[in-house]
Amino acid sequence: MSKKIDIINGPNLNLLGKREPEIYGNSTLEDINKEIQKYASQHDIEINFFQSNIEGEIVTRIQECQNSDGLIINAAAFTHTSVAILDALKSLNIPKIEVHISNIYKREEFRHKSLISQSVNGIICGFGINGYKLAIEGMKNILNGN
Ligand code: CA2
Repeated sequence: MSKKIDIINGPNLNLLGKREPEIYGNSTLEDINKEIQKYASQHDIEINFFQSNIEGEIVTRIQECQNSDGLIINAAAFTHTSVAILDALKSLNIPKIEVHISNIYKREEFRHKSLISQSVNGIICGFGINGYKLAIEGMKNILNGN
């Protein structure tokens, strides 16, 4: 049976491909989602995409993932600030992977601390937009018990 994975992207990631290409690349979020969709269908995985600039909407979406098989989340700037997102992730009882497009440890010091990392199975960071595909690969392994 196919697996259901949710992907949540946080604030400003709707601007991907439109600004700061030197950090985040040239692909738009739509391009990235299409590529992920293609990769996922080759692996019999169904993906639900969600992006929001609003913290409370992300909390609500996380709460709605209870019946999903796994969650991949790039909480963007909320990674470094949001206890609300941490609490929502902690109470979600499915495998979770945190993704960052950039290597947050090579950037400003305030990005070195992720409040949400303690609630996830693993973290992928610094691999550009390929990080999302790596996360799906990692999630497949978790779901298959590898
Ligand atoms: O590297 C990542 O994926 C981040 O989660 C991206 C966040 C940043 O606050 C985190 O520290 C690391 C920022 C996303 C903003 O995305 C933009 C994309 C294009 C233009 C402007 C912002």
